[in-house]
Amino acid sequence: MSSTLSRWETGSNRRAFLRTAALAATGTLFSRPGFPAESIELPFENGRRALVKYPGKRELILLTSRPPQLETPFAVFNEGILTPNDAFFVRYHLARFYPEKVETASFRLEIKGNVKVPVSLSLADLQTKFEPVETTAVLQCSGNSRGFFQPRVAGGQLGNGAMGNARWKGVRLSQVLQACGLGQGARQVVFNGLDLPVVEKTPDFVKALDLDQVMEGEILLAWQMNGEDLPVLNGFPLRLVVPGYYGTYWVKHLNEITIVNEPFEGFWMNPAYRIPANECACVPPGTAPSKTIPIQRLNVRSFITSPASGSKLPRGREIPLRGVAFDGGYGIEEVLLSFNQGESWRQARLGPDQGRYSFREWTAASTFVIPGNHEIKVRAVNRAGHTQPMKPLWNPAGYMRNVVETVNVLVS
Ligand SMILES: Nc1nc2c(c(=O)[nH]1)N[C@H]1C(S)=C(S)[C@@H](COP(=O)(O)O)O[C@H]1N2
Ligand SMILES: [Mo]
Repeated sequence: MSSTLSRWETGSNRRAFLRTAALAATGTLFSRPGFPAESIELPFENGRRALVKYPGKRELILLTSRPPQLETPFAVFNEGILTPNDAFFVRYHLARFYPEKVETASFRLEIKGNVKVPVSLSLADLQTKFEPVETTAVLQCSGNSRGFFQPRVAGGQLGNGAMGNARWKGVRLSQVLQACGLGQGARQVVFNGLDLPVVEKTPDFVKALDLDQVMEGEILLAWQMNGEDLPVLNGFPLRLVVPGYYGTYWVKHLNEITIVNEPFEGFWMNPAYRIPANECACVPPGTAPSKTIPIQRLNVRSFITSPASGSKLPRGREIPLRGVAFDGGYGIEEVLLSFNQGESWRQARLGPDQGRYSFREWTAASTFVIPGNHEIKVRAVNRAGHTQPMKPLWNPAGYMRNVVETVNVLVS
């Protein structure tokens, strides 16, 4: 086994070893067919999913086991504004992935390419030589909610649980790069992590961002999430945090940064993770875009987390309503609710502002007087005036879904 994991150091770091042991144990469990028995139904065709428990995680929705792709059960988003580490979703592209033996003491982040001095930084270097900063930010997969697309599109058929909000702690990538000194003509920053493909011809998961964006200073090299070490499955010991940008850029197990002078065009930048090059990032359903660009910032979304869809509610009693809204960094201006198919809207109350990249909580109350089925719709507006469409926008990869969400309740 260790020969297939040549890039991972073996070592005696106790905590790393314990993580290793736990992961190995689960690996065998999940290769056994017929396990487990518990399941959940996502509200679209072929939406039945197993609930499984991975190391450091509570029961999550299993999309694939090789590589691990786990979705957060939607009810978790009603627990609070931060998504607990053990409930945070997991997404990998490559199945030869487990950082089974990351020894924190020998872990190094290499910075090379067009820099004055190539450097090799330990975790201790990062933690002591630069100023630590914390940011609360939403990590959302480009394909979150893909399972709802009509017509259906290829790719992981996700419900709404491929997102989460956490408090990330790390150092500014811009500071670290400044310390290295950038060479003339540097244009992009390329990121690679420890995970590898199973077969040689699968391209390694490598992503790139423009240097200008990196130097704005919001991107972090992070080792903590919600006050704890990153869970193994969320990128231990170090990951990129790119506030406001889709999850694809948030490279996990980050160990290699390369400064380049030309736009990097590896498989995961082109043709993967591209959207139609137009205002809505959409095309008529079933058609292909003529021009594409790399996916970028999150568009604005909002959800009702309570009541859950399908709830039975008592008539004539005040019902508390609650949910979250977020966008790619403008911040949420208002959240609106409709009880009449979008004919009229009323404002929800916004919870405390945790920063423009965080989930923003909203609350409201409503008394339903008429028995029967009711639809509650939610729509957010950000500070740039962007809002959500009443009809879903479509693109071939099933990215960036942000239609106005509806919860159905039965009043009696
Ligand atoms: N090393 C590595 N980093 C990665 C990926 C990956 O496959 N390998 N997937 C990316 C994608 S598409 C997403 S949505 C996020 C998911 O982060 P999470 O698993 O911590 O939720 O990780 C990103 N970083
Ligand atoms: Mo993703």
